[in-house]
Amino acid sequence: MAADLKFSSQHPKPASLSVQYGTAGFRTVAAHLDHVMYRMGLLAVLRSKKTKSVIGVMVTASHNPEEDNGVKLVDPMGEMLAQAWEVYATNLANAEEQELPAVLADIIRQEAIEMDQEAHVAIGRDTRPSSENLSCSVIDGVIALESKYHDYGLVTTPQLHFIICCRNTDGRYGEPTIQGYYRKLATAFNNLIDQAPGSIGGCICLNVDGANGIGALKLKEMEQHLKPVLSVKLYNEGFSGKLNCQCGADYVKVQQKPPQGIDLKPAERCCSFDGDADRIVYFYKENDGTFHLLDGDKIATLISTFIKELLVKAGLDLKMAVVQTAYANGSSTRYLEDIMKVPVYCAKTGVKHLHHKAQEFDIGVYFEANGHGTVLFSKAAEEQIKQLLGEETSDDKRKAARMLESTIDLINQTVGDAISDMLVIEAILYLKGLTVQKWDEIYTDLPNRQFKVTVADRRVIETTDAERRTVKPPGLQEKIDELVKKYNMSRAFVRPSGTEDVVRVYAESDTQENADALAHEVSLAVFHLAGGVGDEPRP
Ligand code: G16
Repeated sequence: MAADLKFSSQHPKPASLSVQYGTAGFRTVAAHLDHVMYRMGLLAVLRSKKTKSVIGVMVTASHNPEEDNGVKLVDPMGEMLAQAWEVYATNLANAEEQELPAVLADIIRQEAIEMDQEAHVAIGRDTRPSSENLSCSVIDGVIALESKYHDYGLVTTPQLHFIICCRNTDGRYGEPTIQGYYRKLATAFNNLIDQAPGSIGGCICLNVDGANGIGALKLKEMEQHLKPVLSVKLYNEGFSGKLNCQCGADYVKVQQKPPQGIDLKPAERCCSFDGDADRIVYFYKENDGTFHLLDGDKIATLISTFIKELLVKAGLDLKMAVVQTAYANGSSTRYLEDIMKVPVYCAKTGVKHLHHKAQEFDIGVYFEANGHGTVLFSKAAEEQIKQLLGEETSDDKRKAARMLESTIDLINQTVGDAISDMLVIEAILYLKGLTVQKWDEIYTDLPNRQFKVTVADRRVIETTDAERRTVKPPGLQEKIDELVKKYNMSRAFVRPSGTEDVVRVYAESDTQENADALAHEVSLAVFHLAGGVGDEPRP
């Protein structure tokens, strides 16, 4: 390893700054990230040499405020970076300038990386003002290790994941370009829509809140490929508003209210993307103005019901399961287990955890309540569906198998994808002739509330049981248990965020008043037992 790494001194680490690899990579104020980006360029090269594959680097802070930025690394099949490498990422990001060559050499030694192996890195970025410069810093890191890169420029996070998977499967997953992404998804969507019974017609009208981010831009590009049956009206396109400010999937989910900038008419269906278009939630309002949210749990239920019905029609015996997190509404879990008879598993927050669990089944549906999720089809499942299509069989079975085949193509299996999920949902609603209200009526959510509490060091909170209980600081879990007992049908948990410098509090109960009161009391417990800073949480 060269003692002086090219460009390294141009990307100095601010003194005493330390960053931690979080739920989805590094994330903090953009001004603190230049050295991290350069070093993630270096790491991506090492990962590429190790896996002999193209590795992705996405510059984005997704749902965070516009002033933040971050980086997500994408592994060969489009998954998140292997967890074993997160510690290398943290070590590299926090190394002092003079230690950098030694830290790199250490990774090379531990992973037995052949340095003469070629490396390829694919880079993408969101629309934040800081993203272009930061992606140049990633490129400097790649060049410093004399490797090749392709800058895909402005893309959604799931588009970069898709491209990585296509490139590493020699095009078997699709054509590794943005146009290839549009063509694959649009063909599948159009084929699914064509399967609608003759009685169904008309146009689907959908209002989309683009969070003032990349999703709006890319959906507009894609529209021309889609059958005109889908009529999209875009809001918060990013021309004037700030990214994720009073809009976007995270705002709508956490605040449980519509985004600013949408003129919401009763019964009209709307959805919100987040800042890098890897999450989606739906919503509508009633005539009396009552707001209804259809989050990741409702999406998981709709999609798994649809797939299960097709499996029955096709006569295929494939094992399907749903993976959720602690944030899943209790009603959704009960509905899936008791009514649909689908096994449900709980994983820690973070796509990497859910994805991993979902891979254990023939068909693994995973969704976080915040709207991040997808469906994974095993090789065996895909082969059984293909085989059925090649056999002499009844028209009904063939039709169901065709619809399953199109569904597989429409779903971006590499990661949660707002555009792909939106098209899957719209196709299902169209095929079933369902309104958003009818979809919402499948089960009723328990009232719930989420709060954020600022503490001096959120690492003082440690959790267990897929984040449903705390083990530290002492006394906190006992206090939460005591508070939960005060309210009917209640549940609450707290966990340190891995993307923001806050502790997240979740509570659900029989009424909204009780959910709000419980969330407030739990927030106070966190504030007092975990070193809260600033003002006490208010009701
Ligand atoms: C990321 C992760 C999600 C996670 C979310 C919030 O989403 O990909 O899995 O749910 O952060 O994580 P935390 O509660 O730890 O802050 P995104 O869309 O922001 O990349």
